[in-house]
Amino acid sequence: MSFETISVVGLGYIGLPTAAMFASRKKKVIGVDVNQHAVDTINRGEIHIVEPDLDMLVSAAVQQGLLKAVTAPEAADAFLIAVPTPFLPSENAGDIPKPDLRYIEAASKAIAPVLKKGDLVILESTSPVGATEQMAEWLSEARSDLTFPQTHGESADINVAHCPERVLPGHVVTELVQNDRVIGGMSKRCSERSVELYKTFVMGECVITNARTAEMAKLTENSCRDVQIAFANELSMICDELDIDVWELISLANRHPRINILQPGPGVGGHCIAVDPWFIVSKTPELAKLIKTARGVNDKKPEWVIDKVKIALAEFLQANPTKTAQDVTIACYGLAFKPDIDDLRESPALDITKAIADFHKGQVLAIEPNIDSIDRENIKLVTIDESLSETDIHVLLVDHTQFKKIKLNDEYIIDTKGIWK
Ligand code: SAJ
Repeated sequence: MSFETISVVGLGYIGLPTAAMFASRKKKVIGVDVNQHAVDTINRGEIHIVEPDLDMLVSAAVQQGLLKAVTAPEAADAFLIAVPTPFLPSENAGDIPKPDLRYIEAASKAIAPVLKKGDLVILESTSPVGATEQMAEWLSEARSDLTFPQTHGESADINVAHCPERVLPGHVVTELVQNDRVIGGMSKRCSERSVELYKTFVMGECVITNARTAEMAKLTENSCRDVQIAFANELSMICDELDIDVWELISLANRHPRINILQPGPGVGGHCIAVDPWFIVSKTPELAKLIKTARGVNDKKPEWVIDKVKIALAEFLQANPTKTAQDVTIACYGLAFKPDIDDLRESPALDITKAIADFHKGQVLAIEPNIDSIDRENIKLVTIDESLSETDIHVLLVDHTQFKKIKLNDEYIIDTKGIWK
């Protein structure tokens, strides 16, 4: 049976581009989201998130009547679940964060009443191992009149698979089409039907495995990057202690044909790399020692940067004995969680800037070319030129393209990205 109507549950950074992509291939798409504002915005042909080229896709899809957004699920031939999977706040300091599957549970219970024999349900959200089986269980509990792959395998009424999203924010529209896709069906038929669905727009290879391996593959990709960034961040602190330029060191080491060290920074931000490794650690805490340690190294890096700013401030005051801390202006360059985007969520740069504004008695400036305002009274958003004329201590936190052209002769510089050497 082919897929005429496709429902995407969760219209965020992954769900909305995916919905728009199916619509661009002339499929009828029903997007579901609990956020009324998102639903209204999409139905006007506009978008509520920032992602290059997505506005054109959504506008065309809505105008052609191929994409509509609703708050309650309607019948469809395939359901893709792309809801957040955050972790639960730790009760005690040092506890391993546990995944929070409440959004997947809510989405499963919401679509269950409209499921019909022959439907395909795909979990796209990054999930701990076992989440797809758990989702199938929630669906089966809600619909005892239908059969599911955990009990009926190839002959189940409903097919279920995990096909993790792997696109890079800022490049979602291209990567959705071009990246290879890992397809983890709960049975062979579940996988084959998922491949058929994704081939509507995916030009990359759709590689079949089982649901648990697909879940672990996604977690492994992001944990691998986290461990590699932790290595670079640890090197940056060791080199600082030993008076070695870490950027030069890494570029020298990377000349070895089998070495490719990533870049240090102020810490790891975003909603994926700083979260997903915990899904492995919480399942196998005794075994995932390296992954846990890497998380610790990356999470501590912002504190190290804040200490560097405190040391620079003390040195500045010692060199300028007529001044007090109130007379000193500190500028933080970049607030986003990575270069050339406007996304401030889970951003170490923003956390560091706020922490500096909280301890420092003088002026704190922020330069973030990708936003128009900041809702903090003790942080003043300024342009690069304004900052250059007023600042005593410069703190580079994000390597936005605009900052690479800045030439500083000042003495007090903390450059966490190595672009002002
Ligand atoms: N970062 C460094 N040094 C580096 C590279 C990155 O400090 O050398 C920092 C960035 O500044 C940022 C954080 O790491 O704070 C994460 O940025 P990122 O560009 O590595 O990744 P994300 O979070 O934007 O997207 C990742 C991608 N995963 C991988 O590259 C393995 C993407 O493909 C996933 O789809 C996405 O997570 C996701 O949704 O899981």
